[in-house]
Amino acid sequence: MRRHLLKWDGARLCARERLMRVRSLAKAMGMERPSPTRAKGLFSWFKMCLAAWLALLLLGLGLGQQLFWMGTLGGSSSEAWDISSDGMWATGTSETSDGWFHAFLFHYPPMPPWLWDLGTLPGGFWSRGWGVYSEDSQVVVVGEADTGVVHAFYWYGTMTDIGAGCMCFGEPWSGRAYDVTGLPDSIRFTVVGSSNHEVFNAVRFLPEPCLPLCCDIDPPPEFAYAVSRDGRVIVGGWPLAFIWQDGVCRLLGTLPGHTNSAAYGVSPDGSLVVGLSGGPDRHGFYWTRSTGMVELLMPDVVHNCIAHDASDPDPSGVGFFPRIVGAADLGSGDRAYWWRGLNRIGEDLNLLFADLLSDGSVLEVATAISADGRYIVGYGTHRPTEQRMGFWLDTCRHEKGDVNCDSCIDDADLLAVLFRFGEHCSGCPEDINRDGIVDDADLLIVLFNFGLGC
Ligand SMILES: [Ca+2]
Ligand SMILES: [Ca+2]
Ligand SMILES: [Ca+2]
Repeated sequence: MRRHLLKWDGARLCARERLMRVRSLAKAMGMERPSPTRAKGLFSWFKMCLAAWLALLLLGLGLGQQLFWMGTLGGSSSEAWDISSDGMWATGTSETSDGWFHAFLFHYPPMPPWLWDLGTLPGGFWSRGWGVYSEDSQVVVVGEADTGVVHAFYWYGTMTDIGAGCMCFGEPWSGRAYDVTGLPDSIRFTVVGSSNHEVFNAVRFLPEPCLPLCCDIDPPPEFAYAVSRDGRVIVGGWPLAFIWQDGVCRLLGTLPGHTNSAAYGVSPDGSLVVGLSGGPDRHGFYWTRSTGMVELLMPDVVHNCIAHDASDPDPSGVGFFPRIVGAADLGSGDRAYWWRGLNRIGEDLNLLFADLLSDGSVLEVATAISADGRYIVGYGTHRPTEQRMGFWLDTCRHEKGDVNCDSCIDDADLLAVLFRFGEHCSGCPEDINRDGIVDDADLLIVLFNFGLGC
């Protein structure tokens, strides 16, 4: 409420100040007591200013495309499952026009043909993309594909079969890759996933030789879902969540009263693990070495939720980081959620970004987040086509005055604009309307949106 009052007071103040400036300018030009013709001149001058201001505002809005529905490969659905650390690449799976499912690659800003079909392995009909990594404009995707049996693959310009992997005991029949770090020509190149032969084993496919993980645990965990940026931390689960670091395996346990768990994501720096703990209900958790497993909650505690991925902790020290993304089951269907700054109470992205969803579309599951916490991918219902569809979301509200890109417009943004007030700059974040100067137009944008997203 205080923020709303501030917003309105600020807007009123600025409108009045603006009017006074126009009046004092008119006075300086000798228009203090305008004759009818002069009055007409002043009026059109004011109209011109207003039009320019609106044009700049619209230009600012146009520059900030914040939610992008990815479309499909010709079929009726798509889902995005991973995003690169820099937030510019995503992968997932889409139905094709002939009814099969293919792995795709997506780049932001989108370029035709928006989704690239990564194809299949020789002799196969389908593929699924689960993990993506990029560095220096190079990009690699990993996933699973049909070859008669299921094999793990990596795509680096072409799709390469990396086989069925390896098992703690015996030879595997099939394999699936879920995450990747490093480029194929670097020593850091690491691909993790799962191998299967009657049972599943968590596995590191690459670097060679293939390594089944946590074979000293009985039963060994089944799936390795995520790997840290340096390749040294691998997490996964079922029947229990685990963290593997430099050859040492550790189980993370469950939340009280639960019987099983899985870790689906790890922050790129390897310090924050997130996932799902299940029993009579299912709840997302985060885990750090100092806190152990902590339950993630929602404003209404009766519902289930899940955590899929986490950003790096605290790049800016402002309290909104790290960010954990996932989904909550509200009884009426899934809704994409995030938890900010290790605040255990989640927030519905559909409410926070309601202005981007005016067509009735719903963000249902947030599956991955960039290292800096700014970009999110996932899937939901795209209302204009009534299709399940992958989305890419930029959570920075820059065009609404979010100078420091923490998705909340507050005093930090206001101060940033005030500190550079009057400065000419090109491309600086304080010049919100991008007209080359930090002035009252930028200040007004912050004040009009004060409190948004906080
Ligand atoms: Ca990843
Ligand atoms: Ca901000
Ligand atoms: Ca400006």
